Amino acid sequence: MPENTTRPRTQVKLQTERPKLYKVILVNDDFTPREFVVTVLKGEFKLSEDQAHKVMITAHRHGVCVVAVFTRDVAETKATRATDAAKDKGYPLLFTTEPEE
Ligand code: TYC
Repeated sequence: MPENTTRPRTQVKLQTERPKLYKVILVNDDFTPREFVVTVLKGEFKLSEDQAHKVMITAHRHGVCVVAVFTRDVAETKATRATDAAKDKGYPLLFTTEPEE
């Protein structure tokens, strides 16, 4: 009997895990001017005028709208920056984040 025969081994496939994604959510309020919401969406989230207007109107009519999805860090940073930009102007505009299902 040979002592060092080669036996088949289980192949381990290394997979890079995809990072969990987080939604940035725009919340409606009664005070922030529509045009300011559009400006923030364009500036912080790089939406076009048309996209920004659609997202703003959806939040205005339904209470909330998903703006975009990012990795956790990016989502939280953008939501905070956008909310702070509004706070600086005295508006209660709020962006929140939540994990995607
Ligand atoms: N509801 C605001 C108004 O009528 C506009 C607005 C839209 C504010 C969307 C926040 O997330 C928002 N001036």
